[in-house]
Amino acid sequence: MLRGTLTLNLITPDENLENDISFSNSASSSPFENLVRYGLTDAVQQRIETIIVRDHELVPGRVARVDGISTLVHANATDYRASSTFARIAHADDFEIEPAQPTVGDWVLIREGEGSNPDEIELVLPRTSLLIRKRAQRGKYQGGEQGLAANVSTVFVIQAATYFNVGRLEREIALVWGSGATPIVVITKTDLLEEGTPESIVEQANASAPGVEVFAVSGITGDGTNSLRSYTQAGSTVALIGASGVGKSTLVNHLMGEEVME
Ligand SMILES: Nc1nc2c(ncn2[C@@H]2O[C@H](COP(=O)(O)OP(=O)(O)OP(=O)(O)O)[C@@H](O)[C@H]2O)c(=O)[nH]1
Ligand SMILES: [Mg+2]
Repeated sequence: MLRGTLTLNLITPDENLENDISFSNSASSSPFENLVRYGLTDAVQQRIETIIVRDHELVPGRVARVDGISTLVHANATDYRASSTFARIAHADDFEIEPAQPTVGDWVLIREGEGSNPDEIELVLPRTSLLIRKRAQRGKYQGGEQGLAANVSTVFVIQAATYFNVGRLEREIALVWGSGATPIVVITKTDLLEEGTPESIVEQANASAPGVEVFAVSGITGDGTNSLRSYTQAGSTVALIGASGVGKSTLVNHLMGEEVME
């Protein structure tokens, strides 16, 4: 944990679609203090309270990483490396059992293992959004889907001003709309533009992404980045997607105001 902020870097194997997730920070103090830090919303807190009032042993937390069968969960007091063999969605109706594969951003309830038994993710809260990627092999769609990030409110779809790729932009925006999150287009590296202007690229982006807000920024000089801060308030979870090298990590570091990512 790095001074109240958390960023995650999820690397997906093909197409170099990389996702940086950041949970925003807040200074509030409560039994949920550290969960607020991970993007807790009132709605999630209420849902957790109705569950733990009936079962005090369950520990709430948010999934930060999934490594095979081991899931890293940030809870209020500590981190867990939990297994998720029996995880199911926490439907309001207890009798409905739907198996769930926890993914980054999920709110979960853990039951600590006794003796040599592992800590287990027992429940996964219903998701407000789920970013997925289609499983592809050698560029061919295989019919499967993999969760990338859950409960993301806004996704920054990043393109570099110096290498604007309309096709990719359109695909990624469609992916975000399909997830239930709201896409925002962010054009980075405006300081490197030698020909043309940031405005002309914003115009192109507007034309291919009607109804989506477009911002032009530089992660190095900080130009334009203040207009992104309204999306990174307490209780919001932001993910960044875009090709390798477009400046996702640089932008996150700038917005967080400290080196939280490599
Ligand atoms: N001049 C300039 N350089 C930038 C800007 N944003 C990123 N860079 C540079 O571009 C390179 C790649 O930036 P990263 O932030 O690592 O890109 P990324 O999207 O995180 O890349 P991956 O992690 O490989 O997906 C680095 O050398 C950055 O310093 C920018 O706004 N202006
Ligand atoms: Mg990066």
